[in-house]
Amino acid sequence: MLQKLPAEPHKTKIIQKLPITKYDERLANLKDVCYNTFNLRSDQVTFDLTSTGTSAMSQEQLSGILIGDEAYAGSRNFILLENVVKSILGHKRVIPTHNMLGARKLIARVLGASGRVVLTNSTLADNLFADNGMQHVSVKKNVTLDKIDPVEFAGSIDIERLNGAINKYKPEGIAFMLIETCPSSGHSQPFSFKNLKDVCRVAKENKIITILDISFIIENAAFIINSEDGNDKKSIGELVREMVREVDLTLMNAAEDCRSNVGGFVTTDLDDLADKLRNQVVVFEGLHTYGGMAGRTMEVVARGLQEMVDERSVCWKWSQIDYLCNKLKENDVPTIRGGNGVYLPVKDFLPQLGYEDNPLFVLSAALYLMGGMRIAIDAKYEELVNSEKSKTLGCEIPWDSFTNQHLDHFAQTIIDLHRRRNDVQGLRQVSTGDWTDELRFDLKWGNKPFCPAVSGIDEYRFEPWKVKAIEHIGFTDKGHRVKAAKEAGYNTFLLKSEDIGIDALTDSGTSAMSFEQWSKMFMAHETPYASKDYEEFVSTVQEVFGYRYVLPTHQGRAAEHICSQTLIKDGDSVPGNMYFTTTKLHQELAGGQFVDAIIDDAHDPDSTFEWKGNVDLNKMQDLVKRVGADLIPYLSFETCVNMAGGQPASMDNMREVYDFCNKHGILVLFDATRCAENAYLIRKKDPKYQNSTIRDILKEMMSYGDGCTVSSKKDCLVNICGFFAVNDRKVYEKAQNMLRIYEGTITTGGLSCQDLAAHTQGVHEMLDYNYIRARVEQTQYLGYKLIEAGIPIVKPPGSHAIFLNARKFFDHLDQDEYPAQVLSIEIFIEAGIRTMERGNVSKGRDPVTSKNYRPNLELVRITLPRRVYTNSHMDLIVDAIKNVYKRRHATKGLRFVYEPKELRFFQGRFEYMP
Ligand code: P71
Repeated sequence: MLQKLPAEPHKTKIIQKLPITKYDERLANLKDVCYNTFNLRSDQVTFDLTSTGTSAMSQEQLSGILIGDEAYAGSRNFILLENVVKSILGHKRVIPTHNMLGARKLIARVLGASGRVVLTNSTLADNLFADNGMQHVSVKKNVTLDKIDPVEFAGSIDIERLNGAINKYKPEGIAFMLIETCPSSGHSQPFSFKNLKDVCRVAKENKIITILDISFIIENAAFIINSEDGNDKKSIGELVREMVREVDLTLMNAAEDCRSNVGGFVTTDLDDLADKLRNQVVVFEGLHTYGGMAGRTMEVVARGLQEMVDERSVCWKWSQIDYLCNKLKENDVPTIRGGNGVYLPVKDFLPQLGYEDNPLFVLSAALYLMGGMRIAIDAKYEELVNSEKSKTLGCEIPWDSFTNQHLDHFAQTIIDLHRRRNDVQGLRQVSTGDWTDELRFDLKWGNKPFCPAVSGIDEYRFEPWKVKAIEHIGFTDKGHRVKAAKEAGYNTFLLKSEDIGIDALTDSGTSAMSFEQWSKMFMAHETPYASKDYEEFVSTVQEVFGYRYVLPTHQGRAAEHICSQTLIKDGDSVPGNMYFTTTKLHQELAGGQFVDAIIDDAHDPDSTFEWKGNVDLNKMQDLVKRVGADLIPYLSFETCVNMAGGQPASMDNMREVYDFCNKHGILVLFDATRCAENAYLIRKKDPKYQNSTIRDILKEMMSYGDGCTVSSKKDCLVNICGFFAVNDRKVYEKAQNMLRIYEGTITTGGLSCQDLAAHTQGVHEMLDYNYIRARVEQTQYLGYKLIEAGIPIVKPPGSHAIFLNARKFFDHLDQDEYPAQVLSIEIFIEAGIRTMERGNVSKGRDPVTSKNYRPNLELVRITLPRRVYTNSHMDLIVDAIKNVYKRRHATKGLRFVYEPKELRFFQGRFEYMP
C-alpha cells in the first residue's frame, strides 16, 4: 500500500510568482477571448490546471538544463537516457522524439497503414492516427459516470469487446493495440494489471503489436498497488517494470510523469522495430540520438524518469488528489477521482444547460471567472462533444507545483460554483472552426450576468507563488533518529542535514529564491570593479530604505563590524532593543558597552503586548542621565526583534524615539534585518496604516533613523549578502576604507555581481504585500495552533519564529538540566525537525563563579525559512510537539560530556541524566 503523507516529502527550492487578478479583470479577459479559456494568456491565469509540462522539477533535474551536451550525434545526455530507460523500464532500445506527437508520428509511419484500425482504451480518436487513415476503435470497458470508482479500474479493456473487434477486423486489419495509462479521455481512470496481462495475451495470440502509453504509468501503478489484489507489496519501480514487460513498445510524453517541460520517446526490446523507428526519426524529428530534443531536455527527461519511481513523491501526489477529492465530496460536489486530478461531471454541475449551451466551455469559463483557474479544452470540437471525454472537465494537478493551500482554493471555488450553479448561463458559439482553440462564444442571454459574482480569489489565502523546483528532504525512521541524535551528542547544531526532515534551525540564508531572482543572476556581468549590478544594488537600497550612501557586505555581521568600528569609541555605551549575539559582540570589540533599552514586556514570555519590540524611552532617559549623551554614539534599533520572539516595534515608538535621540544628538541606526516583517505587522496592527503599502511603511520607518545595517539573508530573500547604509558622508567615507581592508572592493563588498543582482530583485519581492502576508501569517498559523494545543510559547506569536517556553514545557527539570536543549533534541527524535536552543546552554557560564547564567528565557526557537515549507509542514510540526508534550514527564534532563569554553552551544556534547 502507498502511505498517505501528511506533508510534502520535499522543500521548496525555487518559486515563481503567481499572477493574481481581480474579478473585473477576469471578466474583461474572458470577454476578450470570447469565453474560450484556451486563449487566455498565462499572465492572466493564476492556476493552469493542466499537468502537461507544468510540474515542479527536482533541483537535480533543473540543474540538468545547464549540462546539455548539444552535440548533433551521440550526445552524453542520450547515452544517459538509454541507460535510465534500461534500468527503470527494462527496454534496451530508446527512440527520442520532440514530444508525444513526435512519438505517435513514428508509430503511425512504421506500424500504421491506411484503412487499418487502432484498438485502444482511449475514448477519443487520435487526430494523428486519423490523419494517417487509421480508424479508431475503442474497446474500453463500459462504465457509466456514476459507477466510476478507481477500484473499478474503469480504464480497463473489455476482453469480450476486444475479441469481437479482432473477429470483425481480423488481425491483418489491425495496426496495433494502444493501451493508455490513466487516459485523460476516460477521466484518468486506471486499468488493472490483470487486465493488461489478459489484453496482451490475447494480442500475442493474434500477433497484434501492443503499445503502452506510459505517460501516466505512475498514477496507474499507484492504483494497482492500492486496490488490486496481490500487488500491494510491490514497489512502484517493480510494478512499472512488470507492466512494461507485458508490451512490445512504450510511448512517453515526457512532460507528464517525467516532469520535463517537453520531450518524448518510444522504447522497445524488438530490434528490427527499433531500427525501423530510428529510420523515421531522421525524417521527422532529428537524428536518432536526439530526436528533436535539445541535449538539456534529454538530461532533464532522463533524470525525471529516474526519479519518477520515487515512492515518497508518488505518495504525496496521491495524498494531494485524495485531499482535494475528499473536500469536494464532503461538500456534495459530484466528483470523479482520477489518477491525475479530479474530474467534474458536467451534466451534474450544470443540469439546466443543454448540449447547444456548450456546458463544458461554460464550466471552464466559470471556474476562471470565479477562481482564476484555467482548465482549457484542447481537441477537435465535433469529436470531443460526441465522446466520453466531454462528459467531465478534468482539473489536473501537476506534480509538486501546488500546495494544499492552493488546493483549498480550488476546492472552495468549485464548491461555491456548485452551490450557485443555477445562476450560470449558457454560451452560444459565434464562430466556426474544427478545433476548440478556434472557437468563440457569446452569452446566450446577453442581458444577464454570466455567473454569480462571488469574491473567490479576491480574498484568497494561499501562497502567491507556485513551486518551480523542489529539494528532497531527509526522511528517516525514529530508530535512525535516536542513533543520529546520540552521535550528534544531543546537539542539533551537530546533526547532519541529510537526517533532517524539516529544518527550522534558522531563517538566515535559507530562503527559496524566485525564478525571477535566478534570471537576474544569470544576467549579471561579473567584475570586481564598478558594475551595473552594483549601481542597481545601490539605487534600489537608496530608493527603498531612503539612505544616501550604501555599502554592500557579504552578510550582516560584516556590516555590523564596519558600522561599530566607524561609530563607536572606547568607553561608549550603545543602547539597543535587546541584544543580538553578533551585534553586541561587534559593539564590544569596538570598545562599547551594550545597554538593554527594550520595554520590560519583551522579557516576559507571557505578556501579549503587541509591540514588544519597542524601545523604552524611560530607559533611554536614564542612560542619558547616567552617562551623558556624548558617550552614546547611537541607538541600535532592531526591527522585529529576533531574541524577543520576532516582536515588532510600532511606528509611533520609532517616531518618538527618533525625536528624543535627535534632541540629544544621538544617532539612530536600525538593524533592519527583519524590516519587511515589521512593516507588515504595522499594517496589520495599526489601523492608521491598513491601507498603506509595505514600501511606504518601510520608507517611513527608516525615515526615523540615520542609517542601518542589514543581514539580507533574512527579509531580502537572498542566501548571502548584507549592507550598511547611512546618511552621513564622513561616516560613509570611513566605512568605505574598512570595506576595502576587510571585505573586498567598495563595489562588491566581496560578493559576486550575481549576488548583488539577486539582492536587487529580492528587495523588490520582499515589499510585495501578498508575499509578506503569506510569510508572516505562516508563522502566526504555527503559533496559534500551538497555543490552541496548550503548548507554552512566547506570546504573541512573532514574525519569523515561534519560541517554545522550555521551562514551562519541562516543569519537572531544573534549568541546569538544560530543558531547552532537551526539548530541541526530543523534537528532532520525534519527527526529524531541527530547532535551536536559546537558553542556559547558549548563555554560558559566569566567568567569575563558573556557574551557569540560568537566563530568564529558556527557549527553543522554531525558525521558518521563507517560501520553503508549507502549512502542511506546519501541521506536522504541531503534531510532533504535541506528542513530545504528552510524554514530557517521562523525559530526562541532559548534562555536558564535552563543554567548550566559548560559544559552547555550537560544539557542546551531552548525555541523558541517569
Ligand atoms: C539567526 C541569525 C544567524 C545566526 C547568527 C549567530 C548565531 C546563530 C545564527 C543573524 C542576525 C540577526 C540580526 C537581528 C544580525 C545578524 C547577523 N541571525 N542581526 O537568527 O538575526 O547577520 O548572520 O548575516 O552575519 O539565525 P549574519
